[in-house]
Amino acid sequence: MTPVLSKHWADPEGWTLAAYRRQGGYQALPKALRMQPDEVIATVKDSGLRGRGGAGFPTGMKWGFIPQGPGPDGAPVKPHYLVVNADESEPGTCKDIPLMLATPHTLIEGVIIAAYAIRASHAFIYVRGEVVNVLRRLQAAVGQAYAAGYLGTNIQGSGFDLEIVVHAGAGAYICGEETALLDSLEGRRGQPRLRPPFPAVAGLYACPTVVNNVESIASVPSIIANGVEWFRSFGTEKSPGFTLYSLSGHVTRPGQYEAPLGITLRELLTYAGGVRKGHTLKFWTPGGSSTPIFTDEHLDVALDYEGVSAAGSMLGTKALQIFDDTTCVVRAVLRWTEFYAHESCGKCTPCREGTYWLVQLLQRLENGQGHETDLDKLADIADNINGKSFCALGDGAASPIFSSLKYFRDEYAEHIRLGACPFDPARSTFWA
Ligand code: L3W
Ligand code: SF4
Repeated sequence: MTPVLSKHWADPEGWTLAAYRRQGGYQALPKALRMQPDEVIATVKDSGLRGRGGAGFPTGMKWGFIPQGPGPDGAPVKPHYLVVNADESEPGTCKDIPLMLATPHTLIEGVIIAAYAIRASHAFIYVRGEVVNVLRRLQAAVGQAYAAGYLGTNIQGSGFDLEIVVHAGAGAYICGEETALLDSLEGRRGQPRLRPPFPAVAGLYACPTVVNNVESIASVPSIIANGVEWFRSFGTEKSPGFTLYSLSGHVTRPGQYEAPLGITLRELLTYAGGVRKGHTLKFWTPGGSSTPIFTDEHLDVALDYEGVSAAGSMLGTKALQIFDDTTCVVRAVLRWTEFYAHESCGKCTPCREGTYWLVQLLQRLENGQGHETDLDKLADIADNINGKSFCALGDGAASPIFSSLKYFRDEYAEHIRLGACPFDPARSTFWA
């Protein structure tokens, strides 16, 4: 295990400014402020830090996209913004919320450094609206940072000014998609925008904007404080560093496990006490429900961006949902699909209509009323969503369908043959 971000999570006072300072916090900030903004960007680029929100896009490269200096025609530069995506809602993902609860100043220090690097004087933290306790804690911590002179004007005598706004979302999963988040932040209904232009070119209020995940930004102070070599001493060459893996479901000790990128589920399970007693692993998600499922054949896949992709899935948010041999895969996929149908924003037809029809078919199959042709129909509808929808939510909805049919087609067929769910406790346990 590699506790860096989670090192002080057990400290009940760890969220306070005093505790954060005692633990060495706010020491990276003066160091960063003594550097040129471009040097900070170069350091983050060299560290190889990749976005922790799901896509793994290089963080320093994203910062480097923000145009600096006057435009080609000498036009004045538009304001730049930093937006932190704290709208954590991907099923199984539970890392940003505990981080903000336990050590919000790690995020705030990261925000100040990132805003300095891209020369933004306003930063927004867009927090999922349902987590009122997190909102309150973050607001309290931002207040402490203002009072201590870490925010506001002329921070630490550097001449750099920064205001942070903590904004509560209203509970829509789609607002975790960066452009829907920006629309929501501007006061509109949160729906994805066409990309390009990417937010780095035209983001909040049509100005150049960096949108980063909480964990990405919270990783920055440790990189500035300890250096690129230190960060690169964890993980792999292409996926350097440590990260927070969320383990949930049928494990003995569910929770967040911080470890280098490239660790395997087999190793993580040793920390989490293994699959619950008396049962065996059946399937799991490497990065939340939007990433194709894996089975017990994938226990030794390296959990980094390259390893998971090569094995046919995505590292995503590193949300490992573990399902043991008592789980009906059709029921699990139905539950995820109901979520996507509910959260589909309705902007594009393949996702809006397709997720509805997937739910109808899966319900019929799970209830034992499916037909032989339903499995091809399922795959056909998923195929009409995947790659044909306006944003990644559609692809995410198709993932569990394709991957469950790939590994567990027999289990779907068994529902049709039996005319019931084989996992119904009232029936014989076909899979025992
Ligand atoms: C400038 C270019 N910027 C890409 C930026 C882009 C974005 C980042 C990654 O989706 C995935 C999704 C979910 N010029 C650029 C550029 N960028 N090209 O790079 O972009 P992209 O499109 O690869 O991904 P995304 O839209 O950020 C994220 C998956 O993550 N996911 C979902 C997670 C959910 C949460 C949550 O609950 N909060 O994180 C899980 O797997 O399906 O595939 O910033 O602007 N040429
Ligand atoms: Fe909205 Fe779904 Fe289309 Fe995304 S894919 S724009 S969530 S309807």
